[in-house]
Amino acid sequence: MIPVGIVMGSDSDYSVMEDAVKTLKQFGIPIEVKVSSAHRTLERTIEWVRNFEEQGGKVIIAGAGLAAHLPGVVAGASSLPVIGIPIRSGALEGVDALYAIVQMPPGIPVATVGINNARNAALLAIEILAVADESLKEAVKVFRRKMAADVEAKDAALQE
Ligand code: RP5
Repeated sequence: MIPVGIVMGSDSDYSVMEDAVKTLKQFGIPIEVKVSSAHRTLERTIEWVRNFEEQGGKVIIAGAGLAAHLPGVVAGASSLPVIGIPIRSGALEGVDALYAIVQMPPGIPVATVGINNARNAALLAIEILAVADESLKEAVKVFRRKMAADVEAKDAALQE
């Protein structure tokens, strides 16, 4: 069983989505990565989502730019938690994608992170999995402690 699926609307999104791939790998979480569009390959996208859920997948991260309908389509096609990443591109630089992803109709939520913030999407997916996984919860706590220690070390360096 692969717990986290990462889907993006185009291979041009990969340079941003790579942060999610790297973060999940850093925590040792198996992932399935897919390029599939809500517009160009709608039926293929829905088929992949349903198959991923049937195989026991737990969380899906979906990234798209422009009229970013992919996270919403993924959320509509499954009952898994979906995390949406607006990708910065085009004349509106990701604000269009942000609005498209965050403004889901009542009943079909998508947890939306900031524009291009694939790292936070991965961390949120990890925290969702950690609810039922004590060792992963501990790994998140270690990660947080290291982040805090880094801030303190930088502050200490400024005081010198
Ligand atoms: C969206 O259109 C994709 O998610 C991508 O961000 C954007 C542009 O796609 P390409 O024309 O680069 O394939 O559907």
